[in-house]
Amino acid sequence: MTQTLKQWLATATSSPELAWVVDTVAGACAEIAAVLRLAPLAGQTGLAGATNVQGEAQKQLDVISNDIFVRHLRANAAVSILVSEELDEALHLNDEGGFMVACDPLDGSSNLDVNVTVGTIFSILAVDPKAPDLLQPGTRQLAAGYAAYGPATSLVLSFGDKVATFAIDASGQFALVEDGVSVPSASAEYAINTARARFWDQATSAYVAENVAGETGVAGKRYNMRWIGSMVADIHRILMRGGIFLYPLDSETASKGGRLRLLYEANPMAFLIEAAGGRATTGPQRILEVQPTSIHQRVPVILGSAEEVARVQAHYQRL
Ligand code: FBP
Repeated sequence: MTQTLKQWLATATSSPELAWVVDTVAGACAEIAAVLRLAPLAGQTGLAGATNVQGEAQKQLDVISNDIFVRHLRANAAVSILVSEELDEALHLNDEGGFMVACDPLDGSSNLDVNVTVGTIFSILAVDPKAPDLLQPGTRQLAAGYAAYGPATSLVLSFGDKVATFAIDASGQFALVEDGVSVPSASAEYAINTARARFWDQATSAYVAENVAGETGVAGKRYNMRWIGSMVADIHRILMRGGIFLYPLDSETASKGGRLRLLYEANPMAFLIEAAGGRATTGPQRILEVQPTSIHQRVPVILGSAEEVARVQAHYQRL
């Protein structure tokens, strides 16, 4: 018999409060999935007319998804703080709650008008509600995951020991698909925005050049390149069948620290990938050990199959 998310949560963590927070996040994702399905007919795929703290134009669905998250989490007394890509400041929700949620409510939203998979990314940490520490390294995450809104709505979840995947069933509830997903250690697929090649550092250029050389170069095998431009969709593919995702530090993003955000993009994805047996690095440093200095901090992100990430790390060590 298929296990529901609630049934799975009852055994996957010894903390009923943490299970409650995860279940609340999943409820928000299920509602976002339902809104996305009808968005083209509801005329909701366009711009909202505002910019977020990152200076990016918000889509209507960015704002709607963020509002859904706020409403669901506010109704959960265990959550005291929400950090969201769409909110300039951390939002205080409940006085006594011992948990903080960091999220990108709708990642990859530039893909919405072309009906390509987008997602929600989330990270859950413990906080003292009276003096919340918002800047904890990723090693302190208690749980993390994402929802991928594609042909099926998938929820991918980890408490750090293993990774489980769920899909929305006919009744709108998440049901277990696979418990114990592992990312293959070797792969011949890489994901990077090659239009940025002129900005890359030496390590990235050398790694990609080896892949392009395929069986005629030191990698000794032919590679394929895949770049969806929606992090959740790229990472979901890598988790399921292996590969590597790179958004490295380059000369254009260097002044900002990178492109992707540490608290609600890099950390949760690194937590999942490591729990599935892969690796996640900035190049020189394990992502999960980066000490955050601000809630919207950006970092370089290189993660996926252990052998591929190790090859990139070796290039960084040679610099
Ligand atoms: P948003 O959170 O602003 O959507 O940006 C994140 C993202 O869309 C990732 O999902 C994706 O991997 C990356 O940006 C694509 O960046 P680029 O457009 O530079 O290829």
